[in-house]
Amino acid sequence: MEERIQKLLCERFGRDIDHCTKEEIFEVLMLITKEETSKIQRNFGKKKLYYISAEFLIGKLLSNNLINLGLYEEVKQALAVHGRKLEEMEEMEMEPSLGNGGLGRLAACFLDSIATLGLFGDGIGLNYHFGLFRQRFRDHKQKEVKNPWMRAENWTNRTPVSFTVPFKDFSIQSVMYDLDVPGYEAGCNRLHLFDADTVDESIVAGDSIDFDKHNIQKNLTLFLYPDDSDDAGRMLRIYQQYFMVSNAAQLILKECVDQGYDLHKLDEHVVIQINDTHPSMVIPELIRLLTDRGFSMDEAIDLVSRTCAYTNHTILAEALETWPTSYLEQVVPHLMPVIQELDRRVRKKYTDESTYIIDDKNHVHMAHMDIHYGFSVNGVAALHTEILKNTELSNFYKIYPDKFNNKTNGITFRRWLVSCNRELSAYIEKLIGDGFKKEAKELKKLLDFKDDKEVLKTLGRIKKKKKEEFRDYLYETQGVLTDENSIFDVQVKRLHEYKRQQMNALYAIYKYQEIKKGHKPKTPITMIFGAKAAPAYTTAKDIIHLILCLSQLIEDDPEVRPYLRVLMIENYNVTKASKIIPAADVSEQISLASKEASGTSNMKFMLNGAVTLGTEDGANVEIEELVGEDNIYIFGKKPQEVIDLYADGSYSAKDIYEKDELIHELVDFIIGEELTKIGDKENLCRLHHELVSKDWFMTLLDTKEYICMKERVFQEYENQEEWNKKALVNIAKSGFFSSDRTIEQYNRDIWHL
Ligand code: BZD
Repeated sequence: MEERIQKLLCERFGRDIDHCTKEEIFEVLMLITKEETSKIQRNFGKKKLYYISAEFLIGKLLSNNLINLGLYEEVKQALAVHGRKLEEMEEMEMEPSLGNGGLGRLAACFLDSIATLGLFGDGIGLNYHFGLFRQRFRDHKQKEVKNPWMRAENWTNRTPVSFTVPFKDFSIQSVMYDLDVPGYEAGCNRLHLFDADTVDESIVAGDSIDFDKHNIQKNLTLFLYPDDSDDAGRMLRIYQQYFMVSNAAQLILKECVDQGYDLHKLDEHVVIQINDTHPSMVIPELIRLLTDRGFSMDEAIDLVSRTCAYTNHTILAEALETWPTSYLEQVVPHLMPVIQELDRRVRKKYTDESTYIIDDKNHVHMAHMDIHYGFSVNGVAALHTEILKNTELSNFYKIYPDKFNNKTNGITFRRWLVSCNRELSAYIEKLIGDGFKKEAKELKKLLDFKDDKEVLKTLGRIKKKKKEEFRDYLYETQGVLTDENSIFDVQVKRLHEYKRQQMNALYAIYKYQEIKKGHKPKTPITMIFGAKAAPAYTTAKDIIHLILCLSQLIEDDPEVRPYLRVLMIENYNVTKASKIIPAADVSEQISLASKEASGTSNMKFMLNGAVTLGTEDGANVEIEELVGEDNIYIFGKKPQEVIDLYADGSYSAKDIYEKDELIHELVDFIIGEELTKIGDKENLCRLHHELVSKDWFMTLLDTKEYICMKERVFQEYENQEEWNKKALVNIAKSGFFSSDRTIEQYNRDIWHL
């Protein structure tokens, strides 16, 4: 390996390893990894899965690919001979942030598991030139900066595959870029990312994320989900979605024809998983292409319906996509006759208007199309699927009870343990062998060590080491020095009111005031946040402002700072997740019950030995069932109670604010002198007003219970042996959340590969 690295470095840069930069060494390692991947046996079968998703939040790939190829140690040693560190080369990689959050990261974990399990399945998405914006903090506010990730040499390979994608006023010629996806010690699939040569990065001014949204040829794949707060943004989103699915449909048919398959038996050779509604237009597009090839409408619809399966990731009504027919007419008029035909058939068969595809306001409901014309509908956690069946999609469940099924999310342990926490992974291996990397349930064997004091102590030591590493990382990247001896209480995820970062901020205010009163915690607490807010989401940005102001207030207060810190990780992304999650003691999963479909960071924290403080929501419910109530802290109103509150409209934030002294005081602190002196009065007042007058996601409902439970968590942390035992039980029971298990279930129940 050493020789090979040297040879390539000399060929490309004319220098040996001792004289090359980290960037150069990284590039060569990437090229070697790509070459090795290309040699692996590709997965194959007579039926193929196409996982279509607008997002694949793959994150950095070097370390993971090396691990999956079994080359990590070899490369590490080869570099070490020259005193170079593989970790430092990894830092040189640009993160492809081709997703927003959980949905995109799930797709990436799934690709890893599909390849590992030897299943024949590729991902299809878009080759965004700029990933999700890079977040900067200025004046205690979020600023968005464009996020380029492609270098001349990157993980993708340009292929000769190209299709013509027709729009109303013009056509665009696509280019397919491929990324190899090596499984862990086995198999290899591909991720196909479509792009167009007409796309022009120079139309983006400087560092900003602004660009001319009307010039589709130039901007089509420039950005991941451009701001859709205006009509031009929404229109561009339709262009992107159609570009993605038209390419997908053409590729699928081409591959079938190339294999010599009979398209009349499409469903025997192809299964399409539609990841949320963003790829839903693949249904009418495939029907259109088949009828163009002479298939009758009846047969085309029947075939496509037996080929497509849909995953729902949300019950937030505002997140369920609908497109005005007028928009679709402007972008893809040739799809409208098909969509209208699909709607006509629904109307002929069913009387329940709530299930129509085109509603009386002429909006096309993408999910409705998926449910009527797909053969499977799945939620992403047990609770979520039950809520879909009984509440959000109950009218569909009445019609198609057999289509509904649950697939509780999972995460790939190769990235979220083996790669991000090598120390813990190695220690587990020492205790129970390395079978857990492929058979995650083997982690259960750790329970044998539940009462082994030495093991518990070692777990504590590993956690401390990860905290030190995080301390160094945060110092280097953000200039903030954390205390590794404090409790790391962590909430990292997209900023959204339903996830209730604002409730966590109210706890910070509570604790600040307690310390001011002289009630100091035994062990100092570091509250760590990481979150990006959608650029047009005002309340979310105001919450970030509040957190950053609180952070500043405490940093400047010598009385409080030794006991409490509030820190916000700038530009939280996959790379930063892999640094903070192994270092966390407490995993904050405090969404309003019934609103978080599943959550996946909850699983990552658990796997790394953090204890969950959470509501009865999403996959938290399943975590609780697994670890038992002694090893998790659950608080707050239950999902059904929340659903009832929405139904009868009886929740009033104002009532709570007016009647409860403590809450009144905490909420008013937001507009008090201390904070308005630091921050922007307009933003803080707007947030205060939002909280007391609307509070759509019921922050104040659970605030008191949350504070009480969090106090208990910090108290119980003091007994380190008991705490480490909780950590051990969490790790031991986390096997269920391996995405290998999830994918096995998708395959068993839906794909039948
Ligand atoms: O999907 C998330 C849910 O909120 C989580 O509960 C769940 O665990 C994951 C994976 O199933 N949903 C998203 O991440 N959604 C988006 O990112 C998104 C993006 C674009 C448009 C709408 C939603």
